[in-house]
Amino acid sequence: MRTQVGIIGAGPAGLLLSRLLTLQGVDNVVLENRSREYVEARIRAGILEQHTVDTLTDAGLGDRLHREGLEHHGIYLQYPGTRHKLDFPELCGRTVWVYGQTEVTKDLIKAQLDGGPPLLFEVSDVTPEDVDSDSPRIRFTDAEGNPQVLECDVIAGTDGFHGPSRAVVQQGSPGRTWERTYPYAWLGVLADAAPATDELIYAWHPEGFGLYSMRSPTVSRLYLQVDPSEKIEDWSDDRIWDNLAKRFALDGWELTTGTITEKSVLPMRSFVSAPMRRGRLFLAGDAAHIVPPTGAKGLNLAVADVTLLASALVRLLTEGRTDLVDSYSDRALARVWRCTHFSWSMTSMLHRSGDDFDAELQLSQLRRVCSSEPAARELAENYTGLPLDV
Ligand code: RFL
Ligand code: PHB
Repeated sequence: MRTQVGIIGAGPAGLLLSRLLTLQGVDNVVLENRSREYVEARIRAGILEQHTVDTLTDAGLGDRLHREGLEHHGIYLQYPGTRHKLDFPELCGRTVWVYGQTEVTKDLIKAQLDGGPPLLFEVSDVTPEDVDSDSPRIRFTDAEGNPQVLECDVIAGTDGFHGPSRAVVQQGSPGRTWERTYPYAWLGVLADAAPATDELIYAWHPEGFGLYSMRSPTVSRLYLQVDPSEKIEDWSDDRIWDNLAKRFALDGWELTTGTITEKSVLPMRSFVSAPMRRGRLFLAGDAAHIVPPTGAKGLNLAVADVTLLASALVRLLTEGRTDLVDSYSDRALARVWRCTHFSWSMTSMLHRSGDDFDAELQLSQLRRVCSSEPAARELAENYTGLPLDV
C-alpha cells in the first residue's frame, strides 16, 4: 500500500487532518486501533471555540453542528453568594458552541466513509519507521490479522497521549517534555436532566470546584472536583446529586436531577512535548500535549494543530516547498503554551487545594474577573479562542 500521508489515530485530530488534506487533493490513509463503535462512543469534550466551528463548517461538516449544536454567549463564574455572567460577544465579539466531541467524531467518520480516503479500524502493532528519510513507512497488522506496510511521503502522529508516535519523535531529536500532575480529579456524570442553566457554570466552593455543562436541551454534563484516589464505586447517584446541589447552591435557583447514564473519575495533567516533529513524522493533538479540562481547550488545540499541519503538508506535497513544515512545530507550540497557561490558570483559580491562603487568593482573583472589564476580557478572549498564530 502507498499513500502521501499516513495518519495514525482516528480521533478528532487524525480525522480532521484527513478531511482537510482530501479537500486539497492530498491522498491519505487513516489507521485506528479501536473499533468504530468505541471511537464514536468515547465521551469527552463539549465546547467548540469559534475557530473550530469555522474550520468544521468550511470543511463541509457544519450541517448537524449548526442544527443541533447550542451557541453559547458566555459562562457564569460562581463563588459563594455570587453567580456572575461573562458576556463573550460584549467582551470580545466571539461565541462558543456546545457540541459533543462524540458528535464531531461521528460527523467526521460519516464523511470519511462516504467516499473519503481509507479509514481502517481495529488495526494493531502500528509502528512508524524510517521517519528521518524521504520515504517513511508504517507497519501494522490489519483487522484480519495480516501484516501490512503503508509506504508514505509523510506520517502524521495523531494517536493521542498513549499512542506510539511521540516516543519515536523523542528518540530521534534533542527535545524535551514538561509535565504537571494536579492533586485534583474530576468526577464526571452524564444525566438525562434538562440543564437548569442557560450557560455553563464554573463554581468555586469551599468543598471543591463544580462545573455545570450540557450536551442538549435534555442532557446535562456535570463535574465535581474530587481527590484523584476516589473510587467511582463509592459515589452513589444520591451522593453525587447532593454534592452537586451543595456546590452550585444559590438563593432562588434549583438543580434539576435525572437519571445518571455515565459516571467516571478523570485525572488532570498538563503535558507538553517539543519539538512536534522528527524528520517526516509530525505530531498533532493529544499526542504532543495535554491540558487539564478546566479551560475547555484540548479538542480545540487538536483542531488548531491540524489546521496548521494540513496547509504545511499541502505546500510540501504539491509545491515541494518546505517553509511551512519547517515552521510547524514552533507555530503550533506557541499556541500550545498559550492554551497551557490559560488551562493552568483556570484550574488554579477554581480548584480547592485545602489551603486557606490559596482560597483567599482565588476569591480575590474571581472578584477581580467579575468586576474588571479588562480582566474579564482576558479570560473571554482565551476561552473563546485566540487566532491560529498567537
Ligand atoms: P484522541 O481523541 O485521543 O485520539 C487519538 C486516537 O488515536 C488512537 N490510537 C491509535 N491508533 C492506532 N494505533 C495506535 N497504537 C493507537 N493508539 C491510539 C486512539 O484510539 C484515538 O482514536 O486525540 P486527539 O485526536 O488529539 O483529540 C484530542 C481530544 O480528544 C482531547 O484533547 C479532548 O477530549 C480534551 N477535552 C476537552 N477538549 C476541549 O477542547 N473542550 C472540552 O470541553 C474538553 N473537555 C476533554 C474534556 C477531555 C476529557 N477527558 C476525558 C480527558 C473533558 C474531559 C473529561
Ligand atoms: C464538557 O462539556 O464536557 C466540558 C465543558 C467545559 C469544560 C470541560 C468540559 O471546561
